[in-house]
Amino acid sequence: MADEDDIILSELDDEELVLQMHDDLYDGLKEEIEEAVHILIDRGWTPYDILTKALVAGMTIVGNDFRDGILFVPEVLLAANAMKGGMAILKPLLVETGAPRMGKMVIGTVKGDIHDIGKNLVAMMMEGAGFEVVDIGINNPVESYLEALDREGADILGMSALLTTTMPYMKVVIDTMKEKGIRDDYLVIVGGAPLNEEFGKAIGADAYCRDAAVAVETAKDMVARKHNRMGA
Ligand code: B1M
Repeated sequence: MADEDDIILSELDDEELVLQMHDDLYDGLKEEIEEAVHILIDRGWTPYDILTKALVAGMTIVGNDFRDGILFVPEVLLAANAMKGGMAILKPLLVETGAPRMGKMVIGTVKGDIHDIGKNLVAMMMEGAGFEVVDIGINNPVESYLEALDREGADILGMSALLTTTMPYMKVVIDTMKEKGIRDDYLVIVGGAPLNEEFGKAIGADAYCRDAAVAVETAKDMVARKHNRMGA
């Protein structure tokens, strides 16, 4: 009987390999994920396609089973670790576009929230598009955001939240910026699975971004409009 150990990843065709990656991500098999990412790169896949079709799609399956009580935190942590292994290989490829510097963004996950995969993805894609990114990590109180914005002379603030209980904290950050009279010094973009357009508007963000690709497009657009306004 063939078992998992007998599968030779390089012998699978692209479709089989991507399905196998979904399984391996589910099982938290970091080394297998890393090997498969290398194989797809060698086969000419774009880093973006590997990210979205293999890694993010696999993580969605993990997310659904986590929601339904089939997987638990330890398994999901292993899956996240495997995903990060794959992302680490893709990062330099996404970043090496040599695009001109577009602006500087401080990005972090809000207080009470330790989810960082989506945030890391946004950071990587923004770097790939020519933005300078300062990632301040997870569980950020308002003070950390404000201190980093000031220290770094950033143009953009990016906040991520994955929990319905932590997303309201984004409003705390924006309200504090208003109180200090610095809100309009920055473009504020927000994202994360439980958010939506309406929420982004309600808390006073400049934009809600559905995914990392939208974040890049939105940031590019907003920076270009800001430059035009300043040039006018
Ligand atoms: Co968490 N978790 N988790 N978890 N976890 C969710 C978010 C959940 C939806 C699972 C579920 O029930 N289906 C659920 C939240 C329910 C809710 O609030 N409505 C949940 C829960 C309940 C919890 C705990 C409370 C579980 C517990 O302890 N009982 C706990 C909370 C811990 C805390 O933060 N205080 C917890 C813990 C964990 C782990 C530690 C095990 C692990 C995180 C590991 C890590 O990140 N290093 C984890 C994971 C992995 C998930 C799921 C399965 C996957 C999240 C993920 O990485 N997705 C998640 C289920 C799900 O989302 N389907 C879940 C892949 C990633 C690429 O997508 O982060 O959505 P995402 O990012 C997207 C977009 O949202 C967007 O772009 C990315 C794609 O391009 N985006 C932005 C994100 N940030 C952006 C910022 C932007 C723009 C776009 O601009 C700045």
